[in-house]
Amino acid sequence: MKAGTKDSSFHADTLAIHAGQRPDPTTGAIMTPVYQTSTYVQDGPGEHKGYEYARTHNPTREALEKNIAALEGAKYGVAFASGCAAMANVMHCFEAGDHFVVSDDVYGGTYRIFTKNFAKLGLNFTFVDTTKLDAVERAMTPKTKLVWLETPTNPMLKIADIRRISEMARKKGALSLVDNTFMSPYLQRPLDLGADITLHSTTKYLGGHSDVVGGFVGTSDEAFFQKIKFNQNSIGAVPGPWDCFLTMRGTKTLAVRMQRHSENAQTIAEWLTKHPQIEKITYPGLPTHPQFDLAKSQMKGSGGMLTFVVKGGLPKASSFLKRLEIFACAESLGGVESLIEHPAIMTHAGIPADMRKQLGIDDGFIRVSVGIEYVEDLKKDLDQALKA
Ligand code: P1T
Repeated sequence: MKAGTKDSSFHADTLAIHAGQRPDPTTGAIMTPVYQTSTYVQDGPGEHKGYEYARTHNPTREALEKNIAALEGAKYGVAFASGCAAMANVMHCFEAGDHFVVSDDVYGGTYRIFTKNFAKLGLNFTFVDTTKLDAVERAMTPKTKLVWLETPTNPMLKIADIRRISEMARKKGALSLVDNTFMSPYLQRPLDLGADITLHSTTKYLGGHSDVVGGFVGTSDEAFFQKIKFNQNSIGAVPGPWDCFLTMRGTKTLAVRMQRHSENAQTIAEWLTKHPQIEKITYPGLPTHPQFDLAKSQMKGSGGMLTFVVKGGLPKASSFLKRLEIFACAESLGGVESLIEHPAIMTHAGIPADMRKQLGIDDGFIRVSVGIEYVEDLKKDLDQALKA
């Protein structure tokens, strides 16, 4: 894309490859250089080219920020060292006494940072089932400053109505945020649905290759952007230029990867529905999903995440996970390779046991990040491990 081109007029597939990126002005290199530098030489005091110190500005990071912001339809993008760093920087935009309504089934690390780090600074959190509009409304108080949605949730894949909840928050003078990690902007664009803020662990689908940790916040709200941009520099949890480069390398193939993740997961979900060793399967692309119609109305595809319960509890779940050959038993998700895990023991161990039980994160419960391998091989692998 030539300099001056209006990025936003192009389709997401094109934006993924080009938005925010220009040939290097010095050499014409097509790939954004990795500006591995901590500082920038000034011609004289204050006579610089817009870059003074790398915590504050880095051209590789700026290219990544523009790229993901374009994919999300956000005016502004701010990159962080991890998804958790992105969350912490959002929370530092608020103050003691402020109240937050949060999905009850969030990533274990999200629950941990709110209840262990920010609660002691005087921020108050109410966790509710955000599939229920009346529960969200009841949880809001005059002090509520933000409604934090994860949709689909991690790990139960519950889906919240972004349009209606954002509208409800706005009417009550609160902001709305969607952790869009499970969908990626290719499958869901929260700001188009009315949310004020979109957040990512770019470690997942945006990076896409399980080789980099990062976070992102996108918004078109000028006042919020000014606060979080200030925090990015002031707190300093910025990603290094190599990590920005790797993440951008990932976003270029986002469209084709997300299509294949969704196709593979749909095939596996339908096949597992009939498997004799499986008690319950949850996937937004199955008509049995409780929010199937809502999913269709706000998501462009169902994504690569699915969960199931194996018959036989923990002993069976454990032996099944050990026998798999292609699926790797590991935390994280969103990479090209298929990953599988046991949330109660692994990613969601930080959630109190009674809350886990209430949500359905129990002994036989398994979470799968379906990769982009040949789907028949994936089915074969699951089948042999389930039958063993
Ligand atoms: O790991 P990090 O980049 O800091 O991102 C945290 C995070 C934020 N939001 C969601 C929805 C997430 O799933 C995560 C990280 N999740 C895992 C590591 C996991 O296995 O679920």
